[in-house]
Amino acid sequence: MPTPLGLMPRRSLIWLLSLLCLAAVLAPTAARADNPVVQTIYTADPAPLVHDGRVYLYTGHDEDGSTNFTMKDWRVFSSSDMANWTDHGSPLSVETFSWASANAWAGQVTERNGKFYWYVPVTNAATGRMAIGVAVADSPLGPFQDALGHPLVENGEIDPTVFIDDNGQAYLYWGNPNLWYVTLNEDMTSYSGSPTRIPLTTEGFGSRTGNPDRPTLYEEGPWVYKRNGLYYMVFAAECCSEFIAYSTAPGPTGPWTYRGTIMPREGGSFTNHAGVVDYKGNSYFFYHNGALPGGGGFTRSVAVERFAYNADGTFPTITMSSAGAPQVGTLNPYVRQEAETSAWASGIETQPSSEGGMNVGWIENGDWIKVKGAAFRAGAASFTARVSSQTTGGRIELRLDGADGPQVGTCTVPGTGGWQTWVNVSCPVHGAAGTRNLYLKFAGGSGYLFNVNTWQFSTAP
Ligand code: FUB
Repeated sequence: MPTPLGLMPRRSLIWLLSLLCLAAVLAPTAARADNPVVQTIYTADPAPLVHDGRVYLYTGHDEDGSTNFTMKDWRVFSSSDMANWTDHGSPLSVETFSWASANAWAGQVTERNGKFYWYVPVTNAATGRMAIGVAVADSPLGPFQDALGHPLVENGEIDPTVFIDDNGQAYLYWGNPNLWYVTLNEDMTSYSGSPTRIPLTTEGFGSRTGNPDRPTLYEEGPWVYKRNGLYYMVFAAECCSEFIAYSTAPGPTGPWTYRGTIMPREGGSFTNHAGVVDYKGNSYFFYHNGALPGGGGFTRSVAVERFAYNADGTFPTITMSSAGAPQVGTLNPYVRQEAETSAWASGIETQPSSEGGMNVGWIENGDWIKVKGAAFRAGAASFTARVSSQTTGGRIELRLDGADGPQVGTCTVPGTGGWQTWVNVSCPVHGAAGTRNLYLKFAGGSGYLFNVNTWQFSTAP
C-alpha cells in the first residue's frame, strides 16, 4: 500500500519531489511544442525573408507518401511573433514555369525595388537537367509569375541562394556537387559574365574523408548573407546524413574559410537545409527534420531555433528542439485573426478560401488549433467566427492553456449549405483574461464538421 506523503521520511519526500519535478520537466509535452513550424503538411528547405515587420517563410512541400523528393509546389507562411504562423498557401509551383517538368526543390526569395524574386531549381523538361528559374511578384505572398519564360541559368545543379550586397551588387550562388555564383544585374533576372566556380578547397569548406570525388564537406543548400562586414556561407555538409556547417569570407566571392559545424546530424532526415535571419533583435536558424508523424528523409518538416552569435561573430552549436523559438510579444485576439494562424494545429488541414487567403478545413471531432500567447487583457466578453459547413456543423469550444483546459465559451456552428458558404457565429465568453494560450477545439458528430475562415474576440462594452 502506498505511504501517505505526510508519513514519509523527510529524505524520501525530498527525493520523490525531485523526481516529480524532473518528470514534469522531461515529460513529453506535445501541447508545449511549437516545432516543427507547420503541422498540416510536410515542408522542407526553409528560406526566411524579413519584410515590413514580418517574417515570411518560403518552403518546399514534400508530398504525403513521397519516396524520392516528390515536390510539386512551394509554400509561404508568415509570422509577426515567431510562434504563431499564418498559412498563405502556394503562390508558386512547377506549373508556373511552362518549361519545367518536376522537382520544386530548394529556393530563396529576396526583395528589390518593391518586387519579390524567387529563385528555384526545377527540372527543365527540354533537357532533363536541373535548372534555376526565377519568378517575380509585387507582394511577398505572390502570386509569382515566371519572370523569363526560360531558365535563368542551367548547369544541372541546384539550390540557389541570393544575396544583395550593401553596394547593390546582387549574387546568385548554387550548386551540388560544385558551388557556383553569378553576379546578377540590377533587374535581378539576368546576369553578367558566366557562372563562376567557387574553389572547393579544404581550407574553405573543411575536409571529408572516404570520398575522393568530394574532398570537402560542402554538399548543397548554400545560404549566403553578410553580418558586421563578414560574409557567411551556411551549407548542408557531407551527405548522408547531412549536418549544417559554415564558412566565412571577407568578400562575397571569397576567399572562404571553413568555420565548423552549426547543427550536428540529427532529426530523422538524411538532408538538412538552413536559412538564417535576424528579426526583432534576435537571430533565428531555420532547418528541417523528420519530426512529424510519418516524417523522414522525404517527408520533412521545417523548424526554427532562436540563437545568439558568439561575440566574435562565430555560430554557437545549435541543436534541434521541439519547443521552437520563444514568442516575441503577444497575439491580439481583439482584431480579426485568420483561423490558419496558429502555433500548432492538430488534425486539420488548410485550403484556399473563397473569401481570399486560406481557411481551416477537414475538421473532425477532437481536432484543435493552438494560438499562443493571446493577450485577453482585462477579459473577453464574446467570440465571433466566420464558418461554413456542408454538413450539420458542430461546436467550437474555446479553451485555455491546453486542448482539454478550462472552457471559456462554446460556439455552435450550423450547416450553411456549402463548404465555402460563410456565415458569422457568436457566443458569450467568461473567464478569458490575461495572456493565455488559446485552443479552438472542434467538436461534433462524425465526418467533416465545418470550416473556419477567421475569428475575433470582443471585450465587454
Ligand atoms: O528538397 C530537395 C532537396 O533536398 C533540396 O534541394 C536539397 O537542399 C535537399 O534539402
